[in-house]
Amino acid sequence: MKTLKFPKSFVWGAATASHQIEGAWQEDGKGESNWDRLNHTPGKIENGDTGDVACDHYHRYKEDVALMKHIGLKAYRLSTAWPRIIPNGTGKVNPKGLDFYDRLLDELLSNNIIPFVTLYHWDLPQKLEDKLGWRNKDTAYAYADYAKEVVKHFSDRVTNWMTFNEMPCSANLGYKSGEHAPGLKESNKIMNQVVHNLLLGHGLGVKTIRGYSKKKCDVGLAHNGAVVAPQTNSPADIAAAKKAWAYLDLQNQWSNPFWFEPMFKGKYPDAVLKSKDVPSFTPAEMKIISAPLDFLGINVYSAGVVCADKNNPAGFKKIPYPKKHPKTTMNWDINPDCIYYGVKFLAETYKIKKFYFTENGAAFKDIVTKDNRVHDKARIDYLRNHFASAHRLIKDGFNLAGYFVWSLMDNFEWQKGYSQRFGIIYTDYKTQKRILKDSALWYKEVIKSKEVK
Ligand code: IFM
Repeated sequence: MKTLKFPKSFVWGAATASHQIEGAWQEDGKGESNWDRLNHTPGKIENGDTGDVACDHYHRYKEDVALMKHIGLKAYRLSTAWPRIIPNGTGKVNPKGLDFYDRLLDELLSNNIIPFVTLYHWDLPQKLEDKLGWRNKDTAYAYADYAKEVVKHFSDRVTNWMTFNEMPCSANLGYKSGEHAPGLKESNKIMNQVVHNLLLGHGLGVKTIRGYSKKKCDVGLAHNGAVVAPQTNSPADIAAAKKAWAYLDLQNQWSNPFWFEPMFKGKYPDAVLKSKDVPSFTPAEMKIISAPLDFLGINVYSAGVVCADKNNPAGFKKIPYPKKHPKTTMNWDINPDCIYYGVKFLAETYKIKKFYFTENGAAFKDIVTKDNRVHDKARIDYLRNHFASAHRLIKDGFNLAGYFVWSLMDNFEWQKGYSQRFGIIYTDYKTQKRILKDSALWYKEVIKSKEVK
């Protein structure tokens, strides 16, 4: 690969989320979250793992920020835990919860690392889950009250906000397949309401951030749309991939139009509006949901592949990956085109000012070798190829402002517990020792030189 030069202003970062790294699940007044509840339900998480301690970042944040500084990160994407800040979901604020993020943000800023803060990365106060969680519209308003407290307190230091992380996961994995908290399998009608309530929470979040921020700030969200790449570079396959990307399956809330049409056009697709499972909403709510954003964050790891198909009225055919196609240990097929097409179709369809990759990375079987290092060549190759795809976007004139590698460190991978290692920093869960993997050292060079070789 020839050397690829990135713009000077490009934001190189790494990302984590509260429940996946903090631990201290009952410390300093934190309330129980939906994930604490799921973790403690036998049989739900691989190996019976829990997020009780995770990476113990709550106590080791200084060491972790020092490692970020060592890598040269320009920015760090973190999430605040709602149950740490408002333990019962509504009502009394926990000052010690705010204190933790005060300490963390101050540490980041004194090391010249820009915080990008996500207000909701899946840890809902259990008290709200007990009141139907995201099936209940009240949760969206409770979220707005929580957002207000966070923004009032931290917006002197935080100017990059994300309302939600991956709403499609909260809906589909939480309330349909039941793999994620709260572990339910709801009807299509309820699912559409969950989608709407999350979208409403997002819209209210945007309004709250803009209303209460003490400084001029950028507001967006981290979203994981369904990503589709063409089988070949032929115009017919590219057009087919775009059709597949915009395809609406009324029984499948991963379909992009469920999310993007309300968010960017203020309207559910006609087919949803005409269906028997149409959610309950008001025109005023649709206006809130479609408030303009400053950026869209995309979390992407792989893509479905399609080719043109004249015999299918939808115009495309899904192409399965060959059996031996390279995969990560998550069993996700590796396809760097996910980066390019993840932005291209969105940018062509909706007016979006700016993009970030708010997550991209890979889980592999990492081992610590005798030299006390982790030689994760596969991860370096993965990142190099995905950065190259991002470079192609910039070259083609798309406004891509930055890239957050998932993840800063190995952490609690939800229902898969600690079995998946996504970090560029290795976490030894027994000793909580961190080791910079080769990928972290490689990333350090990329950031320093602004070049991918
Ligand atoms: O670990 C998750 C993260 O919390 C959300 N996006 C995908 C990652 C890998 O599964």
